[in-house]
Amino acid sequence: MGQNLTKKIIVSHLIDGTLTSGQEIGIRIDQSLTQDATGTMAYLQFEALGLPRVKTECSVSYIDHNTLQTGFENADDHAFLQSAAARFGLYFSRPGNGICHQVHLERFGKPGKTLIGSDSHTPTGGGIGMLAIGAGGLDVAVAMGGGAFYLPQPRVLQVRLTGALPDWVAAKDIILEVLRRLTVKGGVGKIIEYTGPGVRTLTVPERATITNMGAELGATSSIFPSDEQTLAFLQAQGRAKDWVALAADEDADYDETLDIDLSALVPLVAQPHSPDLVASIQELPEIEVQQVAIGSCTNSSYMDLMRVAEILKGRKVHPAVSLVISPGSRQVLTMLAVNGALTTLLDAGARLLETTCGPCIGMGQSPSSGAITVRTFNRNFKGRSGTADAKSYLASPEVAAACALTGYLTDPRSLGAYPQVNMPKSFRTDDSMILPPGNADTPILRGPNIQPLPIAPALPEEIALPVLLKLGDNVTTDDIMPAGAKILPLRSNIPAISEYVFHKTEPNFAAKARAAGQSLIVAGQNYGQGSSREHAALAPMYLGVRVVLTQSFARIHRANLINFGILPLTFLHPEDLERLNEGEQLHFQDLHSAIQADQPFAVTLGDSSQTILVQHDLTARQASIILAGGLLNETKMKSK
Ligand code: MIC
Ligand code: SF4
Repeated sequence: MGQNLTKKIIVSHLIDGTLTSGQEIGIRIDQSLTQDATGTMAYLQFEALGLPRVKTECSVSYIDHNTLQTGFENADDHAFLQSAAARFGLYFSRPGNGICHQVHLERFGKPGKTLIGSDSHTPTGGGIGMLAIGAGGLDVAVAMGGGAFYLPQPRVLQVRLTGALPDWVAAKDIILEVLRRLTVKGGVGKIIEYTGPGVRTLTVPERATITNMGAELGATSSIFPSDEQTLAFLQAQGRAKDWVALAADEDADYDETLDIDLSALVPLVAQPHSPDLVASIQELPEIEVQQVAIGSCTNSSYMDLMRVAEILKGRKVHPAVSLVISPGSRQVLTMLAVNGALTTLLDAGARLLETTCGPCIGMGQSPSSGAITVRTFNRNFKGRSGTADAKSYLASPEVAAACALTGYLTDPRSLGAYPQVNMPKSFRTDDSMILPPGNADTPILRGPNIQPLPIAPALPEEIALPVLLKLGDNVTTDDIMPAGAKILPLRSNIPAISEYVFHKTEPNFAAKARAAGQSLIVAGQNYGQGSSREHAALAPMYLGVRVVLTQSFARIHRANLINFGILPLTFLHPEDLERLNEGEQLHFQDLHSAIQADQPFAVTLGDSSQTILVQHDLTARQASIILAGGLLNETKMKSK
């Protein structure tokens, strides 16, 4: 049996463990990226690890999330990040240069390399044949310092593409179809590899839309081969020398296979409030739309926006619709400006935003009360837009443009001839807003928004914890630690941001947690899906949450809980969730030996003699981190 592409890259980067053991593996990381909303923590942690300079081949710090400067906080963070990048040896992509994943694909990504990023959509790099994985900031800090990145042994799921996309059907529809079939937890523990003759019909920006939104499947990563399309993209970026041909062996082995005939796909949308609530537009009623937002790391490439411009050419946006467009990068925006497409968009009535995440993370442009918003983004969780009762539909740029014109949910096939947009022979490549690494003695600028990192206490041998909150399935990290224009500026200040933990679910959570001192959260399946924000672990830890007990976890969040000393447990019998109620006490005894033993253990309910069985599934490495009270504590103990 031959090797699949995922295994080839893993084998060439394996520095701990083996691919046959079924155990956790550690891989060497070639490149890293951070963005500003997670980056401040990552560099504070890098600093706490005591390392002078990054050891990766290339590390980049991007500013793209917290760009509304309504107070000093975000600007302070930008100054901190710029000085930290210079000092620690990173490239710094200035505010206005674009969304991290888009810019990384354009200017830094290289087929066959490993990339780790403190953002869950880092797998965008899989569109160019990288093994690109999202992680918490602390894992990124360790990898920047030359340490291995640990991941559970992945299963490799092949998605075999045949045929070619019909007119008006887009790459977004491919990933929505995968989401429809697999759901938001269908990719957990898996790397998704795209194969088959349909692959060569897709350009790199189209592939990147698919690998980007693979994050919504809970997948560890998604990857395409590196072929003629990859070469054409890199050549057009003036980076042909970065190209290598890469593909799975002809007779490669996969753990699972999914077949998709591209020719049979139709325009799809993900309905509120989950990316897997997928329906074809045809089967939905004519729903009125108040806002259309085009952009985000999923769909803001030059090709995407050129297609939108072609659709809007000579037409006007419906008077009831606010159309907002945020191009993915300065490269995209300046190319639209030079070729006149920007004028076409503005003439049609589009509102132009900065080349940042913007409305995708609720950083401005929140829709009106109860509005329907159609977005080319990747997440439509309730409240994420900043308006609690708004409803977000996720769709392709084609669908979004059609809705902007008609004012209702529209099948774009009704618009007539499909505009052809070709990949440019050369992109505009002006890297002047990417600052090269500076001197190791650059002073780090720390405004009052940058507060020291809280450190978890070590786990005691015996502990009684009240159930502070009981939740259902698919709780997102947006639920745990909401974002938006008001809360995001507090990302560098854990005491301040912790006031907002579970704010939308239980507004008194922070006060209740403080009153309890130490506590526990229980939930259903896929707890912590979505964003990689380690604040969803760090802030609960600061509030005294010591254990999270669920039916299952999403990968990045579970790793973040461990890194910050919160014990992630699962029920041995998932139905035991029903036996627990808010306010109930759980007694943990002989915790240290239970953690070392790697076997299910009993926890006593209240003051009764009733018990439930729980398990931790921690590797020896993770057990040692938990016992130390988190990775920073453990690293410090080891270096003593
Ligand atoms: C997101 O899309 O939710 C974010 C904002 O990019 C997050 C990172 C963060 O919370 O800062 C992500 O996807 O990891
Ligand atoms: Fe930014 Fe949205 Fe992409 Fe997250 S998903 S990186 S907020 S554009």
